[in-house]
Order: sequence, then C-alpha cells, then structure tokens
Amino acid sequence: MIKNTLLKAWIEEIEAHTTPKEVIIWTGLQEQYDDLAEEVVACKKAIRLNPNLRPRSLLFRSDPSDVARVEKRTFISTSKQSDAGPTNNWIDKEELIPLMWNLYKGSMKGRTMYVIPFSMGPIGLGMSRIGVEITDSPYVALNMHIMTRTGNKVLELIEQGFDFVKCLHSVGYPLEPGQADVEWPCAPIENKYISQFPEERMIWSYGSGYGGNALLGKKCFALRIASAIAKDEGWLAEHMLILKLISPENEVKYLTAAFPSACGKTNLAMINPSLKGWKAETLGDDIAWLEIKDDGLMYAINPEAGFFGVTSGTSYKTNPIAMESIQHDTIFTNVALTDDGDVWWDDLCDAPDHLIDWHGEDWYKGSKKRPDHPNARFTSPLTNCPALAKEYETPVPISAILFGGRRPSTMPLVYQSYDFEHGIFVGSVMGSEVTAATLDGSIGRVRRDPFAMLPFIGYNIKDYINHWLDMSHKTTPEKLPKIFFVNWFRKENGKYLWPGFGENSRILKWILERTDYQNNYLETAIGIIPDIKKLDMEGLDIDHSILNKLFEINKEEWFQEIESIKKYYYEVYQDSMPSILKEQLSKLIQRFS
Ligand code: SAT
Ligand code: MN
Repeated sequence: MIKNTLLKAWIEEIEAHTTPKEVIIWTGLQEQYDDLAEEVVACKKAIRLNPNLRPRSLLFRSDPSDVARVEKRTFISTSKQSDAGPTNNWIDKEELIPLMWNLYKGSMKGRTMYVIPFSMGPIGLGMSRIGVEITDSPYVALNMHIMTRTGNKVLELIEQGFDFVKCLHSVGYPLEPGQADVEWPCAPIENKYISQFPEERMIWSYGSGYGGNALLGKKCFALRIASAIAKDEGWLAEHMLILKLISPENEVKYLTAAFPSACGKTNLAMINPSLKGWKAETLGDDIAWLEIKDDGLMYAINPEAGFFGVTSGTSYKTNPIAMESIQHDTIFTNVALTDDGDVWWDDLCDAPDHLIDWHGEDWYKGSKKRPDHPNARFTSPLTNCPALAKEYETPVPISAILFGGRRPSTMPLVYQSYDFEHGIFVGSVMGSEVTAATLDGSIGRVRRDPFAMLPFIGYNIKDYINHWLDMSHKTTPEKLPKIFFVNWFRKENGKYLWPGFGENSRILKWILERTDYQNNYLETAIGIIPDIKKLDMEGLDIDHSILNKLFEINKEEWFQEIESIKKYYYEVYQDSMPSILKEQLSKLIQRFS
C-alpha cells in the first residue's frame, strides 16, 4: 500500500483517467521481472532466446514505424517560448496539457498499468534523483528494470518524503473488449508526443514504445529534465560516457566524453588499450551527472544502471567488452533471429544462410534487404560488463572532458583548449561533417551538435552555455577538468589516417599527461597539440608523415571553419549570442592573424 499522499493521488488520478484493467506496483524484485518476461513470451510479444546460447534473454520486434527517438515529436513545454530557446520544439503548456490529457483518456483500456518507482543514480546517493514512471507497456517495465534502479527501495524514499519526477507513458493503443492486441502497439506519428515540462519537473510521453521515447528515465529525465534541474541547482547533466584509466604505474584517472552519434562513444567507454601496461574500465556509456564538490573537484556519476546500445557495428573485433556484456540477461530489440534461437546483426559475423528478420519474416543470405534494423538495440545491466569499474556507484573526480566529432578534414587527432572557457567554445561548435565520399578532401557541411546535447538540453541553449561558464566559477582553474577535442576520423584520399579503437589509448595517455601539465606540447592558433615526437607510438607501425597530417592545422580549412562557425552561431543565437562565445571566437580569429 502506498502511503505518500502525492504519489497515491497521482496514481489514482491516472488510473481513473486512462482506465487500465489492472494496476501493478513494480517491486524491483527479480521474481517480478521473470514473471513478466514469461508473460510477454506467452502472449507472443517477445521471443525467448535459446537459454543455452543466450540465457535469460528476450527478443522484441517493434512496429516498423516505431524504431527510434522522434525529435520532431519531442517537445519542451513551458509558459514562455524563450525558456525552451531556439533549438527546442516548443508548445505552450496551456495548449499541450489539455491536448495530451485528452489523448490519455481511456488510453490504457484493456492493458495493465505499471507503476515503476526508479532512481537515477544509486539509491539514496546525494547526487541521485527519483522518478516514478507510469506505463502501459510491459516492454518499458522490463527495460526500466535493467536501465534504472527500480522498486521497493525507491518507494521507501518516496514514503520518507523524497521528491520525485512524474513520468507518464502510454503506447496510445487502447483495447476495446474482445479486441486482439498487436505485437507492438503504438500510435501513428502525428499522435506521438514526447513532452517535457521542466517547470513542473514532469514528463508525458504518448504513442511510442521505443527506447528514448518510452524509457523515460533516460533522455527525457536524466538529460532534459535533469539539465533543467541542474541549471537551477548548480550542476550538469550531460550526454557523456565515464571512463577510468589506469597507468602502468597504477595511477588512476577518470575522464568523460561527449560525441555526436556514430562517433564510437560506446567503443571508447569500453576501450581495450593497445598501450602496454595500460588498463581501462567503464563507469558509463551515455549519461554523466557532474557536480563540483567541496574539495573543488568535479565529480561524475552515471545515473543509469544499464546499457541501451546499438547492436549494429558491435562485434568481437570492434568491441569485445560490449559483446561479453550481452551474453545473458539481455533484451534485444529489432535484431535478426537465427535458426538456433540466437541473435544476429550487421557486422556481428558472417551471416548464416537463413534468418528471421526484424519484421518476423524469412531472410536468406544474399538478400539485398538488411535482416536487422540499423537502430536495433541491446539492453543489458552494467553489472554484465566485465570491465565495469568497481567504484561505478561512487562519484569519481574528473580530470578531463573530451569533445569530439567525425571530421574528415580540418580537425587534428587531438587538441586541448587553452582554458575552460575556450573549452566551452569547443563544445559549442562540435559536430560531424556530412561529406559525400567523392568530395573527400574538401570541406563538407558540418552538422553541429553542441556538447552532443542538441536534442537533450531541457531549456534555452543560451542559458546552457552561460551555465557551463557559471560552473567554471565554482572552483579554481587548476581544479577544473581540462577540456580536449578528439577526432579519430581524419581522412586522406578517402582513407582514415588513424587506426582508432584500442590505439586511441595513445591519445588518452597524452591527455592524462596534459592534465598533469606535462611539458610535451605545442601551442597553435586553435589550441594545444602534442609534440608528435613525444607521443607514445611504441608498437604502432605508423609513418611520421601520417602523424604530421593527423596534426596538420591548415589555414585555408580553418578560415572556412571560422566562416561556418559564424554562420552557425548566427542561425542559432541571432543577435543574442552569449558573450563568452563572441569573445572566444574573436580570440580564435586573432590567434590566426
Ligand atoms: O533511444 S535512445 O534515445 O535511448 C538512444 C539514442 O537515441 O541515443
Ligand atoms: Mn545517447
């Protein structure tokens, strides 16, 4: 029995309005998870994978229209549009609340309503925050169980009076009496709404059952709502991995990194260093909450309890640690099914002769169609990861923050910002280049994704930039993490110049040396780069001329980059560009003259 009057009243209100056939309070006990897994298999919403090959694991196949986050149906809803800013879709909350409330009317008819208390971050930790997700999707309940800490222990905190974020989710597919359910219920695109109400600290999601649209602890809470809370409370909610590095001398350092999608964030989170004697461990692959503590250092925790990773491109060659993390107790979505009841996806290994594709149809080798969806996913607990750092539930001090992007030209393999403010500038213009392969060598258009947060900042981006600046004033410069930009993707004649993956440890080593102010560096117009002669390239067969190209700072390219930045800044900020960006841009231009 729930005693907290706020929670009790909210559950009753939602039940009365959405009219589910029953209400289940999520206990977080493994037994409840196992029973629900049984149930979804029995009613053919999921397939149990071969327990000998993939113990306690499930495969779900989504509706073909419900395969990813839908940014154009994602809203920041406030009273004033200026609070959502130029980069968010905004709807006046006076308009959106009645509109969505109407959609929710009877929307859970014929379904079970799950009430899932969850904690983002270890239960009871000062940096953690609590939410309650009400959902009519068993897929969401199962995934939330893995991705967050759920159940009774969280409920106890709510009973003690802890605040919680109200997260309401419905797939938007009510069942009339006698109506058969479909494998993956969802609503048509024009009825999908992924709405954040930062003023109310509330999330309403309707019409989609997939990933970031439906697992409301993830992008909706831990990034959009949390970023708004963080601005008010003086911390940061960022789209960053957290990595621990251990030197041969057993010195431990931690860093975070933010990359736009498709830049190998999960691979870096699980890097296997090629440098002799170096070890890496992971603390998180997607989201970091950062806070400056009393000692003046910036600490990070991973608010999540699992990985929701893309399968495509994941293999023993590219990411053995991810492969080990999904051997058991994993939920797969939209991968292909093998004849022996295991999973398959693009790049995993040679395709077998026959598969069942993600639509549930026969697929034969040689077919032009892909059997898995490019955004197919695995959901697995952090504790599955063999390289999980033992301190993954403790805030860790961050020495370096990495930004990055896919830049075939212009950007060196690594550079360090001159100071934290310069680092904010670097974060504000990061992005990936969209180049046609034939145009290689010339500069493509850069799709900017500031701080890899473009779809995740829960408020006005101008305030976000200034909030980063405010953070830097909370401590002394030498205690702040040092900020770097990395680009593993520089090309010449269509070929990558740098091998990437485990070899990136060589660059990480330099980064850590720089956090100790070590002396192996050169100052350039764009920032600090390594003295190539002093980079640790032992055991890597790479030409000196290639290294020179990797670190080339081409004036022509940079003049174009500066023009592109000016244009981009104007598009976003118009005439109210944050002054820190204005200053940093003119400093960059000055350093080139
Ligand atoms: O679907 S999620 O938003 O959780 C994953 C992603 O798009 O990065
Ligand atoms: Mn992400």
